[in-house]
Amino acid sequence: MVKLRIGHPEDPDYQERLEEFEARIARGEKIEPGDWMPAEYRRQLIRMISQHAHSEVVGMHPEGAWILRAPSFRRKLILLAKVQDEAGHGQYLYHAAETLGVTREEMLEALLSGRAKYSNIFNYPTLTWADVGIIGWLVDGMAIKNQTMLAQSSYGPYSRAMVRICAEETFHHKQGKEAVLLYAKGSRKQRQMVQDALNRWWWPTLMMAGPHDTDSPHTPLLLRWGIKTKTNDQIRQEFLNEHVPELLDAGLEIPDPHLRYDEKTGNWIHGPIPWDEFWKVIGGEGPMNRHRLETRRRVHEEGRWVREALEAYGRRRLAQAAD
Ligand code: FAQ
Repeated sequence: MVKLRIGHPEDPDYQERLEEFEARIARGEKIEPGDWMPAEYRRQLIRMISQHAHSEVVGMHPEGAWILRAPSFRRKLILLAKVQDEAGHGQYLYHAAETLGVTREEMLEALLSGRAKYSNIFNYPTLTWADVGIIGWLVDGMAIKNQTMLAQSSYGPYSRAMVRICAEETFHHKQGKEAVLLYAKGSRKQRQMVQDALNRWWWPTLMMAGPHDTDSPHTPLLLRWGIKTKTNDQIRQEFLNEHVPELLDAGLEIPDPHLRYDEKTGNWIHGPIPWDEFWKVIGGEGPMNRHRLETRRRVHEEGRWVREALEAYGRRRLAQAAD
């Protein structure tokens, strides 16, 4: 573990070091684990990266529920690979957070006790196979917009994890789009299924980008320190501008009566987002929050023997190496 160099506002050299730190960020340099950093920079990164890791891990559940029910062998293989990728993304992200001196056990305890947040989007049920397609196209579509921005993040380990994750998410996005377009051109029943899935996932997906900039307490500092390089509303706008025309071309109806195209700016403008629902869901009161946490606690217990076996194996290898 690299020794951390954390600055606090009461330190005598804090101001001087903060100026150097901010100048490095302004020059586009990456901050690496052993570099001096303000305590608040570290705290914000641990908050964001661990929430992100938890989202990847909890995010395996809604789609994982369809692995045994995939409509063909090809779809099953694709879905298995996707869900496995999400587990890998969780691993990269927990590792990135560990470089800031927080342990895996602390992060998992925060998730399993219900203290930690994870993305609102994974607290909704996947009722039909069409939901799996919509998650791939839209949820991964929003995730890619956000993560391409985070690949520019000032913190080296986070930004590098994002580069790799985005490459894999691009495949997730493509397979989701392919699955949705197939159903959108399919039988009346398939078209209804995919429209119903879009109706249920549309608003939660727009909420994924986070509250409007005017209601986002963390954005100003995250932008100042280059942790985020775009605001929540900018990411949401990029998502809309790419996906609205494609969904309409597919013959799908977007469940927003106020949605309109603004000729002047070239932007698609959405109607009011049901933010009450968002705050409820991220406060633990969404349709699937309890179920998701119960499942995570159960699988954590069921996996205990694997962790113990790995630890025992590691100890034996160390002992053998020391002989
Ligand atoms: N869900 O001041 P802001 C994926 C919270 S990965 C839950 O705007 P910030 C891959 C926020 O934490 C999806 N909570 O916060 C996949 C804060 O609460 P706190 C996850 C949310 O940090 C696909 C409060 O509201 N991606 O999908 C959400 O500036 C398919 C105030 O918010 C990431 O985590 C939300 N959507 O901006 C896997 C990316 N939004 O902490 C499987 C990394 C906000 O003070 C299948 N994170 N909150 O208690 C970020 O980019 C940012 O943290 C934002 C929020 C943009 C999520």
